[in-house]
Amino acid sequence: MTTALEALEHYDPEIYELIRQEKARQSGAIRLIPSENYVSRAVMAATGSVLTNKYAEGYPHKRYYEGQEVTDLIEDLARERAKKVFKADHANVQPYSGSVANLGAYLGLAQPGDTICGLLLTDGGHLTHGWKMSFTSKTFNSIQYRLDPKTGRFDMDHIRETAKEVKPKIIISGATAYPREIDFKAFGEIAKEVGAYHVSDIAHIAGLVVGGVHQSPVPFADVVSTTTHKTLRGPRGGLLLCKEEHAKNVDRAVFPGLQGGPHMHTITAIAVALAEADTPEFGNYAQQIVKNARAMAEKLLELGFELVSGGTDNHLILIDLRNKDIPGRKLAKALNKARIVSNCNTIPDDPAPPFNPSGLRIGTPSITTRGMKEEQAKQVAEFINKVVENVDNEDMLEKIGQEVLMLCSHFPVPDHFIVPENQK
Ligand code: DSN
Repeated sequence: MTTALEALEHYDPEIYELIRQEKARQSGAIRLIPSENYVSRAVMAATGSVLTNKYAEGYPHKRYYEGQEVTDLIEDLARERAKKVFKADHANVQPYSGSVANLGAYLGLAQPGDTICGLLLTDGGHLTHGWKMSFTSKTFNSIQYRLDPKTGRFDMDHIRETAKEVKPKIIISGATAYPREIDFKAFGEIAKEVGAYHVSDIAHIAGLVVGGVHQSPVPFADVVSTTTHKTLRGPRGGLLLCKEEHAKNVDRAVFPGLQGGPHMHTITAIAVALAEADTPEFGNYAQQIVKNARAMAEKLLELGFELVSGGTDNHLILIDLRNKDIPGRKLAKALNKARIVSNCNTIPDDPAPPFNPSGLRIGTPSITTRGMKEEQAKQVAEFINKVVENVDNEDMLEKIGQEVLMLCSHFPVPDHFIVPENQK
């Protein structure tokens, strides 16, 4: 019997070859984009399964089409696993992505035109936290709060003052480029003080929350939103968790409010990823992500780099490159030539424009999945420093790339396949 990939090679050699090239790129590079990861073979198999063939509008046991004997069981399992690992009352596993999940959260709690209050994109928030170009600011009245530019951290007094002044219907906690632990309890208290709902977007740190190395927002938020493919290490998708009192409205906001048929192959793979996350091995993985980020941050500081907030508590480091006099985009491109993949990023109160910002965002979820530890994290910091010192020297970048390739060869992308004890 031919495998799925062999069939693809036969029927579409052009796409097969491009997939082969992307696989080689992913294994022959140190991937530091903090929102990326490598999924297990089990998650990959579920994503590429026959569940892609099925329409399932509605929710389990209340569907619009027939033939849901299996899909209902799968979605029930995914929801139960999500509720278990996040200790939540209710889970909705249908959002196609984090953006749709966020909009589902807002529309489940508020009406178009209501005021929402989230972190400014250029200070580390997400587009869908109310950025001026996003549908979230076109649908809602968006007032954005800032980080403290001196500390690079949330300033809870400023957030409280802003909330008291604008009286939002929803306060959003969460970020995409924030290297410190977020005090969700404090956000919950401010929301209560001003009579707002609290929506927490944990897309970046969901795996750290499940692994017990970051405070969970579940007890302090009305709705928690996440993607499933970052530190949580599942397929690309979205997930909403909420208190029972909001379950009906959140479900209605997702379907039929925003979406049609759920992507059942993704939901199947989310169920697999959640079973993997519900293991002691995953807790160790989450701990190691943070240890690796700390080790990398310490080495970078030693090498004279300036880090926003002075370090990290989570999976992510934001380098302020102004003392190195290299624009973020230029460095990200030079690093890519040396097989180190990152992204340029704004820093809080960045004087430079978002398309060519002053920062570089890096993170450790992917290298940790490859089995790298603190020693390799420090080595990666040294590679970054070498690239900075040779940013215009193509021969040196090529040479550093060969050293990176050597390190990668010692840490092959694993076909990790975690089977929970109770399912062996
Ligand atoms: N694009 C994601 C990130 O890289 O953080 C956020 O959606």
